[in-house]
Amino acid sequence: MATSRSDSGPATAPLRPVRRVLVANRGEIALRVIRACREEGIESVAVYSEPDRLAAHVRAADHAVWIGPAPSAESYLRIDKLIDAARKTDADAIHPGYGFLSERAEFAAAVTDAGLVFIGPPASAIQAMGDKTEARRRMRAAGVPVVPGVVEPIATIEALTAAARGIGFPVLLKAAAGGGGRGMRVVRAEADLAGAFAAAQGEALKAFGDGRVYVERLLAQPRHVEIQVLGDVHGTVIHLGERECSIQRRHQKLIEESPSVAVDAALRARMGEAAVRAASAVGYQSAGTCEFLLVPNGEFYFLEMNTRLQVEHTVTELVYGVDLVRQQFRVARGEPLALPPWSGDPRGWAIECRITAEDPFAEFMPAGGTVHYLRVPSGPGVRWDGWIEAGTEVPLHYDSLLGKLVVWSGTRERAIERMARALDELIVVGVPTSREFFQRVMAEPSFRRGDIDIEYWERVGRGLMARPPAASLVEAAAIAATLLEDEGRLHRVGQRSQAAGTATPSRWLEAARREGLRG
Ligand code: MV4
Repeated sequence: MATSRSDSGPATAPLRPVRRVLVANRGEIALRVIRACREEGIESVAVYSEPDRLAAHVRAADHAVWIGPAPSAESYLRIDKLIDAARKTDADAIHPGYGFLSERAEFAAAVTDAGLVFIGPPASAIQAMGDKTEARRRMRAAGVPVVPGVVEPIATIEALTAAARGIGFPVLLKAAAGGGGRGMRVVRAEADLAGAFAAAQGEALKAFGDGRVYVERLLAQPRHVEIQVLGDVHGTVIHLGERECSIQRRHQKLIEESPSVAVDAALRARMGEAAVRAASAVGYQSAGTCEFLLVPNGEFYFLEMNTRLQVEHTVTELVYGVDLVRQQFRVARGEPLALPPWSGDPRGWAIECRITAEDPFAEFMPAGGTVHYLRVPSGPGVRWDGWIEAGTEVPLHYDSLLGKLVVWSGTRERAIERMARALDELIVVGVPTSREFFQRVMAEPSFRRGDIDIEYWERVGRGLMARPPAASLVEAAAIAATLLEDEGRLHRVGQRSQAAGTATPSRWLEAARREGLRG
C-alpha cells in the first residue's frame, strides 16, 4: 500500500450526511451495496424493472421503486427516472454499481446537480479517463508508463503511416472513445494499414458515435494486471495491490485472482505507485482501478482506468481485509479513508469465478430460464455473491452473471483446491451455467502453474470445452430433471442424446422439455 497526499486538496472538507442510498443497479452488485448499507446503518432504496419486481435486491432493500419495463434503455439507463426515484424516496445519495450508468460522467453530474451525493468519482475524473487519448496524455505527463504510441487521434493515412513506422509493426489501432476491446484492429504490415484504418474508424463510429482512432505498439503475450485504488476528498490516494485478470474470453473476464503469480513485492510497489500517480492526476476519489498490461520481461504499461467499483473487487477485499463499499461510503460522506492496520500487504490468496447463465459447451451462449433448484457453496473460506434463488426467472435482458464464487486460502494451491471443492458444491438446476468450465480450469496444469496470459482462452480454455461432460454429470442432470418432468420419457431422451454424442446436461434438459411438450 502506498499513499500520496496532494497539497491541492482542502485541509478540511464538510461532512455530508449519507443516510439513505438509492442503488441504481440490479443483480448481485445491488445486493452487495444494500448489504453494506445495512451493516453501516444506512437505509437503502432499490430500483427495479418489470421482470425484476420479485428479485432479491428488491426484497433486501428498505424501499423499492419501479422504474420501467424490461429493456435497460427504459429502466436502469434512465437518468431522469433514477433521480426522480431518489427525490421521491428522500434518498440523499446514489450508488451506481458497475455497468449501466456507472461510468457516464453526465450521470455523475446530474446526480450532483440534483443535490445528491454520487458514490463514486467526480464527473471530471470519469470524463478524463473516458477519452483514451486524453487519458494517455495525462498519464504520460504524470510519469505513468503508457504503451508506446501516439497521444492524439490520427486524422489521415499519411499520419498513421508515419506513426506506425515510428512505433514499428505490429501495431494496434484503437478507438479514442473506446475501451473494453471494441473497435481494435491489429495491423502486421504497412500494406494493411489503410484498410484497417477505415475499418477501425467505421467500427468506432458505430459503437461509440465517435470515429476517432489512435495507434499503439501491439504488446506480445501480456497479462492483464490491474491495481485497485481508493481516493478520498482530502487528496489521499492509496492502492490495494493487484488483481490478475488474464483469464478472459472475448473481453469478458472469467477468473480473477489476487495477488498475481507474476507480481512480487517490488513490482507491486512500482505498479501501485504508478496507479496512485494516475488516479491523483485526475483528482480521483472513491474506488477505481488502473488496468495495466504486464509483459514477460516485467515491463508494465497503463491501458485505461475503470472509474467504478468492479465486479472482481471481492478478491481484493479478501486478501487486504478491506470492505471497499464501506470505504466508498466514508469517502462519499467526506471522511478520510480508514484502512485497517493489517491492510498493507496481501495476505493469502483469493480466486473468483464468474458463474454466468451461459452454456460453456455451446460457445458460452447466454440462456434464460427458471432456476428450479439451487445449492450455494459454503464452508471455510467461501464467499458467494449472487442474486439467484430457487424459483428465480433469469431474464435475457441483462448481463448473464448469476453470482460470483470467491474463495480465500493461505496459498494459491490451496485456494485452487478450495475453489474446486466449492464448484462441486454449487448446483444450479434449470439454467445452464459456466460452472463446468471453471472445474476444468482448476484441474488444468498450466493454470495450476500460473502460466496464464490474455491468450489463455484461445490457447487452452477453448480446448478444455471440446471434451463432452462426463456421463455422470449428464446423469445427474437427468435425475434433477426427472424431479421436474416425466421420468420414463426423460430417460429415453437422455439415452438417445448421449448415444448421439451431443449430450450436455443443458441440452438433455432442453430436449427433454421439447419431447415432453410433444409427447
Ligand atoms: C492492447 C493489447 C496489446 N497491446 N494494447 C483489450 C481491451 C482494452 N482494454 C485493451 N486491450 C488490449 N490492448 C496493446 N498495445 C491487448 C489487449 C487485449 C486485452 C487486454 C486485457 C485483457 C484482455 C485482452 C484481450 C485481448 C486483447
